[in-house]
Amino acid sequence: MSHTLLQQDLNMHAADAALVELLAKNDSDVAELMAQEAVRQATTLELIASENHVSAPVMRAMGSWLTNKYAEGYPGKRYYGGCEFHDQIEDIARERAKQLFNCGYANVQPHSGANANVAAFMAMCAPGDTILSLPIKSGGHLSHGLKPNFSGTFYNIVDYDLDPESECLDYEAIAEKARQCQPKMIICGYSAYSRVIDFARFREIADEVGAVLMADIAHIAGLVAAGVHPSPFPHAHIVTTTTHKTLRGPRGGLVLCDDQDIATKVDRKVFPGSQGGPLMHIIAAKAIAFKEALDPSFKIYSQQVIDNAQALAASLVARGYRLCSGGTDNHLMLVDLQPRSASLTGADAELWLENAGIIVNKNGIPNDPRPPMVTSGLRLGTPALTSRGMGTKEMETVADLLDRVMLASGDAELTEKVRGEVATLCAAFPLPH
Ligand code: DSN
Repeated sequence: MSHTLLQQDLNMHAADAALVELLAKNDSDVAELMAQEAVRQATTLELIASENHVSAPVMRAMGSWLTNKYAEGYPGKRYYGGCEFHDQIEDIARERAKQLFNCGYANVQPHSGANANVAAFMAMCAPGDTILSLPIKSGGHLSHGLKPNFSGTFYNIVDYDLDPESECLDYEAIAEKARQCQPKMIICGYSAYSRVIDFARFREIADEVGAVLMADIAHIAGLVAAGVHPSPFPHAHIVTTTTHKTLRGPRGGLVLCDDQDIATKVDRKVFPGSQGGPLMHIIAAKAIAFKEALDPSFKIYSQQVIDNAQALAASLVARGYRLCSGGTDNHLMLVDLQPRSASLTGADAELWLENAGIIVNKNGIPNDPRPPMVTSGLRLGTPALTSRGMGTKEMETVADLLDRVMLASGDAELTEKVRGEVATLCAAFPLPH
């Protein structure tokens, strides 16, 4: 695939096209697959709630010469020479993260959100301690206590659950569970929960039982940074996040807090506790993304993410789908497919939609009668489509496309027709760079 084709037809950044061209000369196998992935991203509708499209500066920093350096330790206290500029970059990233989330401390080294959670668990708990969290089947995250994960292996996990009627957090029930199990730590923050989290109420519960409150804001970090979702500060003792979802930065993690003692523990548990050398190219990209998120335009983007989610949600409800919890306050929604078609599964919908150029993930709904690899639901999110410049008008079109594909049960003619409509829509909203 030629780089001019990628640039002209896909609006690909010249540097990305040049990379493919360079690679094509010495590794055509990988170059061809990377080019195909560029085409896939440019010509499909990305509705996975945890994905986004980064800016060209963030993209470039990730693929830069900063990857060549070992910088174990922290600014001013490294185990390697030659870290002068890396110290300054990491300091900038830390300062911008603090400013963005209005807190006193940031560790920007975690390689991922799961790694940030390893450090947070190690900083706040000892192996065997009781941790109260929402299980993955109800919208939590695997690193919050799933048995095969480190969290479920080394800690005593007690579950709380959503209210079965409202499918929302039931703070009274969580408080009662906390009184019964006397946890060392309570976790709030989720992967598939579409409602506002009352961090102040969680802190009251934690205080009543003498527990630490941990907020994992991986999904909503961008909304929090933009001020369109309440902040976990000053309520949570420790906050973890990824940097690549609504925050629209490089793939990575972050730990935040206000308390100096906790900060000292977190630094030790990230390095040397659970990681070696930091990924300095990613830390530079984080710094760049944080600056973008501090710009007033990011608030406009984040509000549009929510407006788009609400528009998509309303359009789906109008077509007979049910939204878990009845709607959305953030960037995502959990769609119960059963009211539209009793035989429709999340797995079938995911496959048929992908064939039509619409990328989603199947997701269990609360008390889903079907197994996790089948499910009765889809999780849909609007951060990536909003980054392409789509608005509420396009969400009505997207709902129509989704519905037609799902009702046609994979019909080849309909799939081909929708694929064409998706391509036209994508061409009108090229990927940002
Ligand atoms: N796997 C991510 C998600 O899709 O929500 C969470 O880490």
